[in-house]
Amino acid sequence: MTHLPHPTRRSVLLGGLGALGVTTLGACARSTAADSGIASSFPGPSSLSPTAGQRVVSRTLTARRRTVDLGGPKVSTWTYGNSVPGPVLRANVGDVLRVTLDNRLPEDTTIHWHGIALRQAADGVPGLTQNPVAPGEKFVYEFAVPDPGTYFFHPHVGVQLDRGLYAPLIIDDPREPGDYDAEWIIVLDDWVDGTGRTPDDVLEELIAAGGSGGSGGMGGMDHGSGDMGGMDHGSGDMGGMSMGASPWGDAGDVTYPYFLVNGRVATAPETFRAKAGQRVRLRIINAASDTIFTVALGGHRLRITHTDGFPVKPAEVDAFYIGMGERYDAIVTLEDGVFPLVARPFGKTSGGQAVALVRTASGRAPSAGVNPSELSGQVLIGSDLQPAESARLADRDADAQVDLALQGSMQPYQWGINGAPFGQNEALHVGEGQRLRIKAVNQTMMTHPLHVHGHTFALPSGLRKDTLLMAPMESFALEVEADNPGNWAVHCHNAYHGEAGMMIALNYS
Ligand SMILES: [Cu+2]
Repeated sequence: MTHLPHPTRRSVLLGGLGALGVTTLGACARSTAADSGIASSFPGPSSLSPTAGQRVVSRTLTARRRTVDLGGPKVSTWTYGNSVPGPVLRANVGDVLRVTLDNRLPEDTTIHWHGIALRQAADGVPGLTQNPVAPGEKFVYEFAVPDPGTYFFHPHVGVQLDRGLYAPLIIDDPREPGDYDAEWIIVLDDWVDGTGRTPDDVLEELIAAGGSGGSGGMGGMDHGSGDMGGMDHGSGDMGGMSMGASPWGDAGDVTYPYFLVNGRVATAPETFRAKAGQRVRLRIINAASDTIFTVALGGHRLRITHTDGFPVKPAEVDAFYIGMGERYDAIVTLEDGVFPLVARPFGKTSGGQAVALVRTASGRAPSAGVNPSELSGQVLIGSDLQPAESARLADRDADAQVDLALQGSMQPYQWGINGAPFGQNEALHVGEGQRLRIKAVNQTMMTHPLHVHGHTFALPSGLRKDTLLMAPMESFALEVEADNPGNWAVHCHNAYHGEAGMMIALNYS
């Protein structure tokens, strides 16, 4: 049995379907490219006509190669503009964003506006919403932003997310009181690009390490056996498969040399300054590709106020988990001194941790390896949050239902949804105006952050999320108001899993 040869989304989109290893899919359902939702061409970008009084925020983002200083290590990578993260993009709710992507990379790219319920023509998924933007070409993303909150943007091509191509997108609500003295944006990342390996190399390594063994099915229960050479498997943090204190089991597979806050390694951290007693809003974004973090601010408890843009009933915690693609906002009242903000990679034993400093007084800075006690205190699992009343979907019964099974394994390195990788699996369908229930189940032995484009779904508690950590064998019924017609991606936000095929289309019919 042969393993999937480089099951890249790009090869799917470029018409390489015939090259995909359908022989490895066993008895799983197969479908044609048309069924999977992939199209081969799209009209060019259409312009939006702003309504009277609607503000237009115009920017140009140049995607380019750049050498970036991470605070010691200098890496050749791909960036938006000159820095990692790229420039913060900020607008008010209701504004129109008009962003010109100028692609000066050597490869096709796109921009996906993660978490925004935008019109689908601007969603940035090649094959579902647009043609890829070729090197030397430009593409104009024009869309209104309907919901305030903390978002970010990144490419939706290959594993480009694991380069330096990401930046915060903050949507302000002018009517929100903003009961805080300062606001800090904290972007977390796992970093490998330019350290002797690129993300494309990493994907090749993962596929090679997966070998050609295994059952070849998409059942995904054959994970975890064999020699995983050089890969982290969470053994540091997990006690077997026990839930509770270590809920995520196998959370990531890539060994990273660095973990970053705002593009800085822990030995040269960014320092946030304020006065003791001030209230600060933290906007924390996990832009990593393969790393769940546990986040804490030494000497403080955090009051979690939002996740994935939407308000929650405030929850006081010592620390919280944040999966790839998730965002959390927290309010903290600052103590007097120098404090480490630590994002510790879950289940990874090398590469250290991501650190920033919060300084309200002079004093010695903690070391890069600082271990605030809050990390081992009460650690919030985001899906346990309760929604703010204003964030609830209208009370209504679901009138359509689909099953969504996350499947696959490390050996062989195959990931898919509903029996096959993207390109071979059958798109989910919903009618405009329906309340859709997605019965999502993780049938693998890894944790996956499930991300739905163009919508913010509700958990059974009513909590609104667009990215949900699903532990091994965990299931959730997610409800979606089907009010944003188009063809949308639903996928794992582990960049390597998504690229290997853990994605499915959700199409309005
Ligand atoms: Cu995954």
